[in-house]
Amino acid sequence: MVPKRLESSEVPYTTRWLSYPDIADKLSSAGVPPTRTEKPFYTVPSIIDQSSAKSPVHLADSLVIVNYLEKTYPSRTIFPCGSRDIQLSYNEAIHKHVYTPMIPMAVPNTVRILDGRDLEFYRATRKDFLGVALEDMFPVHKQASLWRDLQKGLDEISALVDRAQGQRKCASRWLFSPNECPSYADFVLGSMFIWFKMAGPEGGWDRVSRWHGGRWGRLLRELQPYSQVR
Ligand SMILES: N[C@@H](CCC(=O)N[C@@H](CS)C(=O)NCC(=O)O)C(=O)O
Repeated sequence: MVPKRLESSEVPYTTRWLSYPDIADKLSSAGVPPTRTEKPFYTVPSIIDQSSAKSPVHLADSLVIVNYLEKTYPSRTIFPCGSRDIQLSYNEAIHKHVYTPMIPMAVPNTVRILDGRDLEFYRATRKDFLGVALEDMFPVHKQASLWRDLQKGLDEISALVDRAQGQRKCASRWLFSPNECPSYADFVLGSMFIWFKMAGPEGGWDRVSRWHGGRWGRLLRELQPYSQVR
């Protein structure tokens, strides 16, 4: 979501990708603050803004970064029509009803897309960080109930989208945006779906993308033009 907000700010930027085991060293030596109070302390995304007339700005945590970009580069906001508060309330609902049930499904399956040092670091750090071993998160006997939790969560979000769309004065193709550009909550939900598509259980995204009349699959297709990262 941060790259999307950067694109819309029209400020030149470059992206550096970090491997899991390098995140802490690289960010701490660059002067980026930690986002967690226990190990692993450092997270991406983070930004260093060197364009400010004063000293460079170092930030981590996606919402902190978005708030900074909104304030510093207010053109083409992702909180359109003064919708910041409502977008943040959608964000909370999305975290509660989508991110939370996705965690036990995607975290253990992430090992499928990692290799080498990343895989080694990931396996070594998750149990202490999450308090549950990877193999105990999505075992066969829990899968049906975890799928049901995710479906129920998306029932809630689908109802929320219906209400949001019902309150709009103008038609918009986006789930949460009242105008022609996607908004913060569209990007938050889209980012979660991209995570689930890449790191979720095999074939999982095919299933989710068709739920609720295919509106989740449509969201990712509509966000495609906004997904390039420089
Ligand atoms: N609250 C943070 C969470 C970011 C986060 O969890 N990032 C993950 C990658 S998507 C990370 O850097 N993980 C490093 C680790 O767990 O070792 C945000 O919104 O930016």
